[in-house]
Amino acid sequence: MGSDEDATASPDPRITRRQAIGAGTAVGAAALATCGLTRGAGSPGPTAASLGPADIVLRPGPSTVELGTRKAATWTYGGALPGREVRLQQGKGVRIRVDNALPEPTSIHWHGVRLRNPADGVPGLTQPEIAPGASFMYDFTPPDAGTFFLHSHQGMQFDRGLYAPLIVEARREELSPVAASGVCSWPAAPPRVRSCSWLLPVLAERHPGRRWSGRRRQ
Ligand SMILES: [Cu+2]
Repeated sequence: MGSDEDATASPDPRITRRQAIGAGTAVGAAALATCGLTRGAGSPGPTAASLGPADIVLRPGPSTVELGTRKAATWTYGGALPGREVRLQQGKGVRIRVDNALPEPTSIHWHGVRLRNPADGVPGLTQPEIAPGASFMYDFTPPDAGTFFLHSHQGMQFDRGLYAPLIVEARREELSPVAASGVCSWPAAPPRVRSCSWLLPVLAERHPGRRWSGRRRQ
């Protein structure tokens, strides 16, 4: 910075709270600009083609929806209100591309999902806003199974209809002691469980290459 002021000096008491907030905002804006999270006019951002393949594509854009006997012009994901559910797999990475067909910038927040910060969907803080006609790739791995939802994180877009269910399906865990032996016994079962024949169809479906037989618990 080239300043010869003592950086450890206490703040000037003549600086008002308003000035301090203004200075902080300016520093924050400068930091965001440095990080590339703001865009100047004339640079709309990446296109769908430049972002590579995606597992899921969401297209926020103008739509007409039926509300009982009335039709309303609003904004949706892919024409549905709420948007079609998005299903992810617990622990499996996913690439979700957003192609913005709205007349204004947008972004998507994955409500309740623990994920890496650059995918959190807060424009100007964790990512640049997605300009009209531009695209953005969200790339994350959901660590928890459950029922969540996704929504726009920009202005009143959520209220117009830009939201959709988000299901993270539970990881299918190996039934290791059972699968290894090819014999259905269930070491952790309570004593009153004498037979595990109920499990055979499940095992046959998950491990179709193996033969399964039931065995009474000793
Ligand atoms: Cu939210």
